[in-house]
Amino acid sequence: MDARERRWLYLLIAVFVVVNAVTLSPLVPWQQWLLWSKPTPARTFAIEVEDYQFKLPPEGMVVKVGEYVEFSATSHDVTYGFGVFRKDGSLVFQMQVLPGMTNRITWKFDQAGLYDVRSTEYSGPRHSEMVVPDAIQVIP
Ligand SMILES: [Cu+2]
Repeated sequence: MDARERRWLYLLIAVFVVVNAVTLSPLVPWQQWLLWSKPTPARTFAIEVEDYQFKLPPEGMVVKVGEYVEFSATSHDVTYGFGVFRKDGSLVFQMQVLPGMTNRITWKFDQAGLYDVRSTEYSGPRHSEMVVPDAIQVIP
């Protein structure tokens, strides 16, 4: 390995270390609770997915701004995604929903409003039907 290759190797190692240190640090807002503080959620919403349908809690999902809530999702057939979107279509967060597993994520909403749930993992021919408008209501 010549000096030029060695410089590139050191640069790539430095980029790897810096990117990982930043993305895993509490500088990223949600890493504060997903990786570091691990707060106890105020409540857990149980979600089941089967045959391209979300089975959300029948009483609805109402969340207060600033409280930690857990979404616990499982699939009974194939892999889906559980994605939460703002009304402008931008993504808040998402997780994979693997069959036979309890998939959990804790979240803290910082803006009141209505949020849509969509599948974010291609799951088959009816994947695009997997939209639940206004599935989560975040109140002040
Ligand atoms: Cu899907």
